[in-house]
Amino acid sequence: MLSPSAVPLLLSFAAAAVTGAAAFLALRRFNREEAVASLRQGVRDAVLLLREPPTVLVTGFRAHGKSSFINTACRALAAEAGPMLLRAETSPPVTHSATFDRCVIRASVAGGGSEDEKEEEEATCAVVALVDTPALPEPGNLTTADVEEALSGVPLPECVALVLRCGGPTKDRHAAVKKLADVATAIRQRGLQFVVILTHKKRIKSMRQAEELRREIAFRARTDCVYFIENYTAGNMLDLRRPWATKNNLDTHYTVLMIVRQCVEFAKLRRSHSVVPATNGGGGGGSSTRLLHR
Ligand SMILES: Nc1nc2c(ncn2[C@@H]2O[C@H](COP(=O)(O)OP(=O)(O)OP(=O)(O)O)[C@@H](O)[C@H]2O)c(=O)[nH]1
Ligand SMILES: [Mg+2]
Repeated sequence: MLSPSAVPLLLSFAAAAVTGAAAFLALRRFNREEAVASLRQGVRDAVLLLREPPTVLVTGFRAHGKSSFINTACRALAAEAGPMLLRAETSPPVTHSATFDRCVIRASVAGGGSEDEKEEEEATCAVVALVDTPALPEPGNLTTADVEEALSGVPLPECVALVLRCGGPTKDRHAAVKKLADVATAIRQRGLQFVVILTHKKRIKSMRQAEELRREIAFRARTDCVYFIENYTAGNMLDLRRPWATKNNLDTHYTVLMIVRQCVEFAKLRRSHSVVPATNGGGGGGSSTRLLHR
């Protein structure tokens, strides 16, 4: 039986433990915020080294999260908080692509945050051009010509972000993943590098499932640049207590900045190559009418 004199002591221990845990969590959050800010500064420095903004084409199947990814990237790059600003139009899955036309969204990259850096930021504007595109045809109907058409047009991409949804019906996902090798080949044939972005990360139930999917995608697309992300979406804003504010998620921020950092590197690499492949589907010699493997 606990003596009454021991109760205040126990309460003090409990209070100390809670304060310690809170301090630890605050420190951990502070460190992660620092990591995000420093990654953003890294993206900004890399973009400023390129004279023209790097151009990243965002492509993929219908309603897999292309436009949402662009909105997420804009928020993280600009270091925005509070209301979610939508630069690219998104909509719940419908029978046709919600994005009708190719559209270039110029995402500004904010700096680290100190007063000196803010002044410098105003003087030098770092921008990444993100190209939102209408959806590729459904995997069963996709041809090389469709992929080449998506990759052509103005402005010419310097790197491709291939967006694929993790969640959704298993059959649809399998069909999309199976087509990945062909899409990746068509992108490479144009001399472009790419990253694969797996959206709806929260649908993945375990680390094991994530690893299996990552390995399959890496194998089919022959790339290590595979990222899982949970986009910021309009759905996240429907919190009735705070209708217009979206809470930033450090994991989402970190991932999207990593993706953009990688894309900037790919753009830089492409510019450093003196011979740019022809825009008429050259480079790999693939016929634009050849059907992709079904
Ligand atoms: N939970 C969750 N929902 C997402 C995510 N990404 C996109 N969505 C939702 O998926 C739906 C389609 O997203 P969009 O960004 O419009 O997809 P899209 O690929 O641009 O679609 P189209 O332009 O129609 O081809 C919307 O309802 C989004 O809110 C994500 O990572 N997680
Ligand atoms: Mg769209």
